[in-house]
Amino acid sequence: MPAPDAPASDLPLNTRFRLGQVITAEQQAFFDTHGFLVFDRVASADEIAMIEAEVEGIQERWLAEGRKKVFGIPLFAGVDPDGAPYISRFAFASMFSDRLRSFVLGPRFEPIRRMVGEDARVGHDEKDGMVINRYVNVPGSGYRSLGWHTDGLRDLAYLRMPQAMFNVGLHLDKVTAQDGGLRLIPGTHRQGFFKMCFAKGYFWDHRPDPREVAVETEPGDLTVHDGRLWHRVQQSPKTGWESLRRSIYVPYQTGPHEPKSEASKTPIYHSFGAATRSLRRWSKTRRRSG
Ligand SMILES: O=C(O)CCC(=O)C(=O)O
Ligand SMILES: [Fe+2]
Repeated sequence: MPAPDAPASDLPLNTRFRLGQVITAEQQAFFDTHGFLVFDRVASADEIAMIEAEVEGIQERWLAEGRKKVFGIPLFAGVDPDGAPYISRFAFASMFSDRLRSFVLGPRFEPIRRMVGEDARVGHDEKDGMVINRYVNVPGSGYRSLGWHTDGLRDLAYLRMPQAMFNVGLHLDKVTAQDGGLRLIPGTHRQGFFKMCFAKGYFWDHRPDPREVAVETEPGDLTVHDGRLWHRVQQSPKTGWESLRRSIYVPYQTGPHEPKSEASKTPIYHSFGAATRSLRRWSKTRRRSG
């Protein structure tokens, strides 16, 4: 939490920061004011290639197993632009790849971990674990866009104010505002409980907001956003492989270790997300045919 007398940042909202050995006072002030940070190309082209290969390997195994869920979390699956089976949302990926696991535990991410808390850890087997999103705009896609939400829904579902939680995302593709991608509303991490519950229709509402900022990324960029910030993913206007956007999110946790396993049940917020997605598809089909 920012100190009450913390200086507000007056840097432009599209500032791209450099990740060094510590989070600077300037970076911390920007994060406290706006609820997010973008770090310029934290992963190299070789590392991105390694990540791609690991993701392909996990997909191959999961498709062969006919897997529908990981530790209770449903996979989003559909087809790729060539019509082949394609997993669009992986959960707990670092539990299935030693290389992904050691990559995120590397020293360059230490300042991010310490920003969350001195005792923070990567939640490899907590929440949804390491999530890999691959949005693609083709008929039969498993994932094209994501409606407005905060990442604190799990806590809201238990009627408690969400614990401070940061979502740390690695972005694998070049995405400009015109390509769609991540949109967020700066400063909404400071809203109260009521606004966090009701300011927008969770996952249902995809409408642009006049206050929103488009996060543009280069391959290898790292973003950090406060879990209480309103954000969404805008669908790409392109189609086929040109529309591909990949983001990898790592939860950093504090507090008691709450591990999940193959025996874990599907959490209520995932059933809620699945229900709003089906309802949206259904209402779109009705509008088209009506
Ligand atoms: O793909 C992204 O950048 C955002 C994804 C997201 O907000 C989420 O999975 O909660
Ligand atoms: Fe999110």
